[in-house]
Amino acid sequence: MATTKVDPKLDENDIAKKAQNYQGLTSRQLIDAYRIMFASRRVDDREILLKRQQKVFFQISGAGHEALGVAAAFALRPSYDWFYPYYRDRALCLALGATPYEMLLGAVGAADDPNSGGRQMPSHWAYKRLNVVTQSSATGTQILQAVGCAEAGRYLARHPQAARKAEGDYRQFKDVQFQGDEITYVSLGDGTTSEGEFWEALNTASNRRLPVIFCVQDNQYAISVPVEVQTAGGNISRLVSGFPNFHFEEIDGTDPVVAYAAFKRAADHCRAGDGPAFVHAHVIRPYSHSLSDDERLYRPDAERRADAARDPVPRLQMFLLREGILDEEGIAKIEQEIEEQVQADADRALEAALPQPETIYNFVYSPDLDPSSAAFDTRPAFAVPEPAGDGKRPAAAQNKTSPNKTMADLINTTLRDEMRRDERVVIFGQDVADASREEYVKQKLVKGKGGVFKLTAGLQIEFGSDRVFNSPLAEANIVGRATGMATRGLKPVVEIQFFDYIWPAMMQLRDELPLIRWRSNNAFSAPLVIRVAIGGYLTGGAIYHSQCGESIFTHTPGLRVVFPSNALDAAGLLRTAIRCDDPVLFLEHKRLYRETYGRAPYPGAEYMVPFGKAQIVQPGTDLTVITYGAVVPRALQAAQKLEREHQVSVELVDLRSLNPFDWDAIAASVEKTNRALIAYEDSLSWGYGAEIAARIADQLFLHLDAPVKRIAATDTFVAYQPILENAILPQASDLFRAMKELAEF
Ligand SMILES: Cc1ncc(C[n+]2csc(CCOP(=O)(O)OP(=O)(O)O)c2C)c(N)n1
Ligand SMILES: [Mg+2]
Repeated sequence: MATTKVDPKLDENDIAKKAQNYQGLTSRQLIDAYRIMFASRRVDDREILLKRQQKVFFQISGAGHEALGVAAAFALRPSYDWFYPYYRDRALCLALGATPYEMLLGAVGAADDPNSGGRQMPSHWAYKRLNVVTQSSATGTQILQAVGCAEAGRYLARHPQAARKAEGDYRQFKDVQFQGDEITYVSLGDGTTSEGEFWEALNTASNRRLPVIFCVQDNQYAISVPVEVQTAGGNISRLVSGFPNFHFEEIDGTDPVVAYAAFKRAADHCRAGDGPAFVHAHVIRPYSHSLSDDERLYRPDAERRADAARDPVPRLQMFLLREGILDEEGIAKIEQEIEEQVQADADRALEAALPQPETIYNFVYSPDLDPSSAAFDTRPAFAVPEPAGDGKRPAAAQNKTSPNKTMADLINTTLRDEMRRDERVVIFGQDVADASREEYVKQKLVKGKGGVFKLTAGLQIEFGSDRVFNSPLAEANIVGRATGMATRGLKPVVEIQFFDYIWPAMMQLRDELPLIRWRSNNAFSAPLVIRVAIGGYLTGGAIYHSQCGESIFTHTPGLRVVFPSNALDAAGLLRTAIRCDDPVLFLEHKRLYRETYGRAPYPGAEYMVPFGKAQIVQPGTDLTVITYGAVVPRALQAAQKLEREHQVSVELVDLRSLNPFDWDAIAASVEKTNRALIAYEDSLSWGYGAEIAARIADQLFLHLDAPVKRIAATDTFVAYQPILENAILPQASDLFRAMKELAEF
């Protein structure tokens, strides 16, 4: 906002005298507050008008919340602290430095809308220059990300050299900045406190004493649902009061002076490193929830009138008059200036260039670093000695190949290599640390765990508890925090212990992580790696330790999905995943972790496999089998038997990565063999193979001598008793039969 001219009738002495009375806010700041609050309300009103004229397409207002937003912005530092606001924070954003024009660009969905370039609804704030991070419409998803953002700030303060730029990987494109005493602000409505992620966030912020200000803007309603339905006893402050390390405030959020004082105290607590703060502010919602809602359907007139009497905009106006800070003329002058400005801004925004349809694919993935490019295609260096664990460097280079290693070994070694190479890499998840009570390991009382499958064994011991640590048992907590950290430039490589338990993180995985870049029009990004133990064939794994379901994630634009079938590919793909500039879901088949099939020597610390490049496991001429993961060794066994017994030559294609996938390899093979079978471990219907089969039918129809076939699990979950498990999951014998039938068609 433009700076304010203080009423000439006031001399500086008066202003200074009065400053004390306003909790440290000067008269000048109070006038500024009024300007911003009035502008905020006027932008809402203007958008409402434009919506009625069908010139904009959605409106949600910040009305009634203005005093709180201005107070928070005045107590905090724009472009220094970090902000995860929600849609009612228009006044906060204006007070931080966003302009009405920028907001109106968002309303019309203009190409230059700084929030999203016309991709998001208005009031979904993102201002990179102000450290206002892109947010979604999903209520509450911002809260865990804010916690991760605060953790990143603290990590970078302790590891400042991690912020250094480096060439050749994601760091080249990620500027990192941090302040030692920065604060992360996150806000939400009263209804949103019912989301589980809210509680997960408070828990972690409390436990780790993070400098986060949680601001609950309690307007008593979540659309039509009143607060007593959301919150046991009707008051969120009472429920959260037991969290340790917090500073708590419960305030009248329609009073900017009261709110400013509360945010100041909250900020002092956070900047001192004492822990998080919780500001519970009672505000009003004088307009309905949004323009799609009519609150008269569920709020009686008397209640609405009582609310209106507390409206922060007229209230501050009265206050300024009463205190003699401005007279009527001064108020009128400010209001007229703003009216004219907003009108002019709206006219200009309506003329602004609109986004072009051909831009829709921009920023689904990084425009800077292509993980399927030649830069990620390196040769293994088998003669390089393997790095020793426990902090020890390898012995002198031996000039011979190291012995064969399992997939589990090489994943562990790759993590170790990359942590040595890049201090931004942090690892967390359930049980991934050697021991959270690190003194047990230091005193050599215990050896340490390092993952239920021991994939992260020894990493905490070598790199310390700052870089490798356990999370609470909460999957959204893992992915949400990691997303916040990655937004700030760290490279979290987190673990989901079993694919079967990835679902609590689904909101973060579907609506947040893959969308950070696209929805912010490339203003923000969150490249990170989520390692997930997946799959069955375990003999007793049963329903909840055997699931696949990769197609749910390949159906989510913005997320890379890889699924190696052997140790060497796992090492190469994991290194690519870590150096990549996109979020990657790295699926590790549990049955393959220690299998004899596909072991390999250590390939060196620079070995990478590009995404989207299939491996021809064996060449053939009669039919093509397209598969990945644990079906690869089973298909190989079946193909070898078919060759032996029936002289059928099978070309076996291991996709290795599922998004992107190697269409060229599939097409080249099917054009040669004219027959295609897609084999996968997940249940048959709507699975990953369905898409591949459809594409082959669509694009290679003229090359086909037989129908495109699929073989997969039954459309059930995986049962415990091995007789049932064998019947459910595709076996080598099933693959053999399907290949034979296809060859004979
Ligand atoms: C996860 C999720 N569920 C439902 C919705 C639909 N929705 C949008 S806003 C809202 C009410 C939010 O109420 P509250 O948190 O009190 O914020 P307020 O709008 O009152 O400021 C609902 C249910 C949503 N956006 N996200
Ligand atoms: Mg509410």
